[in-house]
Amino acid sequence: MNSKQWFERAQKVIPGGVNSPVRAFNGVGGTPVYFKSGKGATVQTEDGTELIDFCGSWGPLILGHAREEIVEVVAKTAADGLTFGANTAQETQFAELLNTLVPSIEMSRLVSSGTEAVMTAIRLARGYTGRRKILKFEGCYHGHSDYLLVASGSGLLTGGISSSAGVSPSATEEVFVAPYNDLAAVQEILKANGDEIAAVIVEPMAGNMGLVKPVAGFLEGLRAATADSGTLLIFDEVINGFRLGPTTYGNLTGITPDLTTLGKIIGGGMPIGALGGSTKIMSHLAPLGPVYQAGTLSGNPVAVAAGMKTLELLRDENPYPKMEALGKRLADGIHRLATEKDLDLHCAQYGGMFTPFFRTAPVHNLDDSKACDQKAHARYFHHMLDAGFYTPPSGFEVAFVSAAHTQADIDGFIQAFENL
Ligand code: KE4
Repeated sequence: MNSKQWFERAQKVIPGGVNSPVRAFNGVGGTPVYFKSGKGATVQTEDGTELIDFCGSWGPLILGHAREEIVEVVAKTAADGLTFGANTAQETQFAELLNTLVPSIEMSRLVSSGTEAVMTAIRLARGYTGRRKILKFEGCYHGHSDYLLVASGSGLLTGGISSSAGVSPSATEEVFVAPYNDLAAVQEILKANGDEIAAVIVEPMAGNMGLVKPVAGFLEGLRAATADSGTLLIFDEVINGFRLGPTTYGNLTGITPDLTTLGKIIGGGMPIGALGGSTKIMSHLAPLGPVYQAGTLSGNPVAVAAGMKTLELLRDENPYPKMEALGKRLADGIHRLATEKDLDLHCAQYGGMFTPFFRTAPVHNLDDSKACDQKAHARYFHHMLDAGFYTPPSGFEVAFVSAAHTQADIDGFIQAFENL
């Protein structure tokens, strides 16, 4: 059977035929590609084709598909038991490694997804501060907890409105939504409501409206404004964590959040999430403190083993300069072609993260990203797919150059792009 046949069959037994909506290709049209296997930067599909993968399972696969050392440690750990629901030595060693690699983390709690990590961090912030309200940014995605499925409401100082059916208005009314990179809006909201706001949550380097970088002073301003109002600052680093260095983006910039949420890379491809912060705050979590949180597979030995090995390889091999160089080569190649062919596009890039935006003007927030030509992005996606390159099937996602990609992969990408 091929992808088309599998998708027809899947739609009979799985809503939309997918286990996560973005995989349905609604952002780019066409039939989702069914992956069969992967190795390094390459995947094989159910259509008998081979693709160079720049999506990397939305972030976890910074070391590429089926990295030998990770597969080996997963197999070995699984052979000794898949899960215990009890303490293990390895989960303590993993928490100690996180402390070493991320100085702002004195204590961490493992969960099984980024959504769980963020949901817990928000509940912890509310429990620690005794406040209810939250501030998030348009275009930042923090998983599918009810109160984070929120779009901006009628005005800056009104609560958000739900962006999903089934979410009670009471959950989103307590959430303010500001434009990303708009520090003045944050200061205005905090000035009017600061003593009611438990936390401001932000993707420090946004990846869910395409790659959108923080403008100079934005993150520093968030840190100062939240400190003044006694509001906790949460850096959601589910994408950023260990993506740009063997640590968090917050640590790289020297801006210290009160809580950090992690996922994706720290599990090496296995289901995981984590939140971390000072002992003072984290000790409010059960069983020590009054903020409840729990999980059957939290700290799962197989996920911990895969994550531990991934972080050790990243620390020891330090592939970041290579990923930055290849990312820059790719973006420079796109910009050269855009100039030569007078194309209305630019490529946002930072480290191994990149997004071609189909407009020349810079993209600083969700409105800018929405103003890009999504039809052109869909054409780009399918053109590159036909040429053997898999990128995220949405203009509002970020693509990744992994440690497994080579210069030849990048040059092939540019060559294919040339015929767009
Ligand atoms: P998960 O629950 O999907 O593990 O993590 C939620 C999450 C939290 N925070 C950030 C910054 C995230 O990007 C995510 C999830 N990312 C999306 C894609 N950008 C996952 C892909 C999907 O939803 O299928």
